[in-house]
Amino acid sequence: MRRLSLSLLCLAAGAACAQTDPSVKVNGIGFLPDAHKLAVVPAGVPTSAGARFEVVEDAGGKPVLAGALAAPQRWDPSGETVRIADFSALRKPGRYRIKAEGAPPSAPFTVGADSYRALGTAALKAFYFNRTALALAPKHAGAWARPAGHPDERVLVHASAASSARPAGTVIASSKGWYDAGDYNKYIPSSAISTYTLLAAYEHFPRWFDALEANIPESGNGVPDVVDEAMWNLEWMLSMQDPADGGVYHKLTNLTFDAMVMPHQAMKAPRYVVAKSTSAALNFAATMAVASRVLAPYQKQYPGMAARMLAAAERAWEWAAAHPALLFKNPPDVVTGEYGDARVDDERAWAAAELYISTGKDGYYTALQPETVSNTYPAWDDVRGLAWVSLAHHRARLTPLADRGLIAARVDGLAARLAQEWKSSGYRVPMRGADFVWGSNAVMLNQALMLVQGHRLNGKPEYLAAAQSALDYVLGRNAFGRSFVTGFGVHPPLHPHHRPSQGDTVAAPVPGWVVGGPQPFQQDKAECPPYPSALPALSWLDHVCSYASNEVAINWNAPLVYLTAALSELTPQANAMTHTTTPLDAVRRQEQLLQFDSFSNKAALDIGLELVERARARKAVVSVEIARNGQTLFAHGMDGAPPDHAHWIRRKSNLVNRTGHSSYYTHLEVVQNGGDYEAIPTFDAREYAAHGGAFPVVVKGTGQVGTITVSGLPGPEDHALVVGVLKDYLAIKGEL
Ligand code: G3I
Ligand code: 9MR
Repeated sequence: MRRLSLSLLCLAAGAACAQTDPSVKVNGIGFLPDAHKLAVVPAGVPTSAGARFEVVEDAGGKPVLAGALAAPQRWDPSGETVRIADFSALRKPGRYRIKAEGAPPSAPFTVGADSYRALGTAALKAFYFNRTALALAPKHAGAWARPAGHPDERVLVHASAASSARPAGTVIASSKGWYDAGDYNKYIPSSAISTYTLLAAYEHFPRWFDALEANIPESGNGVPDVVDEAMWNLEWMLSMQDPADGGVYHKLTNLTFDAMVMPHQAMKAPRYVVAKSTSAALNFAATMAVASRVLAPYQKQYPGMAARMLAAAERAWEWAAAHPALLFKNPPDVVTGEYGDARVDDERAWAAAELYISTGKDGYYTALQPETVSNTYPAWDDVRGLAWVSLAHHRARLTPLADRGLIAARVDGLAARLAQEWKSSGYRVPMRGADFVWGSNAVMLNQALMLVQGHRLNGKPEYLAAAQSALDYVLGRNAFGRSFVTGFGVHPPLHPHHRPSQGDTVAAPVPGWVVGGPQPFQQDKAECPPYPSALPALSWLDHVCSYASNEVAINWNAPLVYLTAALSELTPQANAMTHTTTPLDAVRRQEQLLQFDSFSNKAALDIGLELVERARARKAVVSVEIARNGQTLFAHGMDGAPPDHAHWIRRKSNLVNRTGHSSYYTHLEVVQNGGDYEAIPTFDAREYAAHGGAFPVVVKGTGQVGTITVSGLPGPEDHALVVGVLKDYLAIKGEL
């Protein structure tokens, strides 16, 4: 079999022959200048040993770079033998193609500083396009404007969800939210991971999203668009919790799937909330716990929301503790998506981790049983990886109980395995053949998301390179040589299984959606023309019939939003983008630069004395405290310092230990978003103060180990005093 050509393989599989793209295959959107850059060259034609490739300018064909192709290697998922062209050395912005002997040249692609801005914006905008209960206005939706669908103000309680307070047939309101996918239903499991991934993207890359303008109705309200978009779904999710007991309905759907018509044409069938489940409660608890952190600064726009979410999360957690194994199964009269899940230990771990991070309560860490939780790339039915993503991101501000070594080992362990797969794969992608399941493109993107976590933890360039490769695959370096994202790149999908794209009068599908992608199980084959091949990476049909390979889904798009942000922010020198610098940006930069290689008791003494000296020089009276891992290493109140300085120091340093940021950062963040820094929801004002003056002591590679706090001057000046001393102590050059 191995020697058969691809066409014979296709015949053997009894299907029409696959058109693997014979040309050089490349990410057809492009790259940031310093990104790792690979192309795939088919090796089906005889090529001499040491064959070479050339990068040429698209306009005029001038060669700009040449190199040797790697040795031919087989890629089992597509049955191809290919050679890799590594053109990472091409850094000059421009538009290019790649040529290699015996193959048509690649599609054109660009090298540029902001390569993923438009794609990332569209991937987020796709969520807006799937909003229920809202008319999409032309000024936001352009050609894809449409009347509102499914207000869900009058939803029935299904018999499977009946309770004494809400017997079967009770009418409840459960409005807003996104349509799940190509269908018009709403499901908690896929909603949870999708919403989380958007919120995590914001937590990890705030600067990217502060500058990302998606032109949605809420744009300009002082909240980043990504957070506003997430809120549309979070508000729906909140309505899925039964106020009587804290349990959460698994889904809100029709009894059967709708026809392929527009949302407003599909509103006749009654809609139901269907059975509560353990999975739904835990997914809900995790997502609300995260959301409470992200929403905390936006008190003005979403009053009381953060506190409400955290309370809702804890109630759902308690419900799940009382109902630990209520696994969801579709009742006999309901045939919509099941999102059934035989195991909920991963959902439990994820919820415990998020509640621990958001509340600081050690009981949740204990409930997580971290040593029993392995790490995997996330999917709707396996969310344990999300626990590690969040623990790793927040590791500097966890309570002493947290095992930071374990967190780092889990994150790095998975990234190392995926990077190994990437290195040994013919196509240089992290996915193996067995990973090609329903939604394979999102498997690829979620593997990249985990590689990014490894890179964020320890800066290994190969993890970022492997993540880049995963995006390359989705954007054209795949067996079809086509983009899998509607409206973007080379020959993108034209016929996604997406009811609004099919039901409208616009020829082009709604843009910004990644389709599910190839997978060999072909569950829809009875309803479709023959697939081109039985092979995993070739089992794809750009046909509206193909819900098993060409549907779109919120939980597949969310990692695309994440990855476009991550690669833009993490690729070296990509940061030269034109951002307007806000005071918040400036403080963020201070926090990034003012970090230590190690932090000794002597360092604390020297810094403490210098702070006192500089205060004395300007005739100020301050108190200073420096602590490391809960131990006070330096404390001094200057002559005349009032006792309440100690109270300020305690509250300001508490804030730093909770947020990982300087207290001035939180102050600015709240002010910038129109909030009241004296009354931040979820922060008890007796324990926390969002006034400048406390700064995190961060040891590179370890995270936050302590605080340096000054009290006595106005907040911005306390902060500036600490920054000035640290800058000189660490010998940081330039403006800060
Ligand atoms: O992981 C197993 C693999 O080990 C096994 O070898 C293989 C063969 O049976 O199956 C793999 O599991 C598949 C699973 O997806 C992987 O996530 C199941 O067969 C497959 O049936 C399942 O498909 C799910 C599909 O709904 C059907 O239930 C998708 O995950 C899920 O994303 C999809 O979600 C649908 C909603 O139900 C309805 N709305 C649209 C949405 C997207 O298509
Ligand atoms: O359109 C439905 C899609 O959203 C689901 O992912 C898929 C699997 O549950 O089912 C689709 O609906 C199809 C149904 O399962 C079988 N008959 C054809 C339907 C599509 O038109």
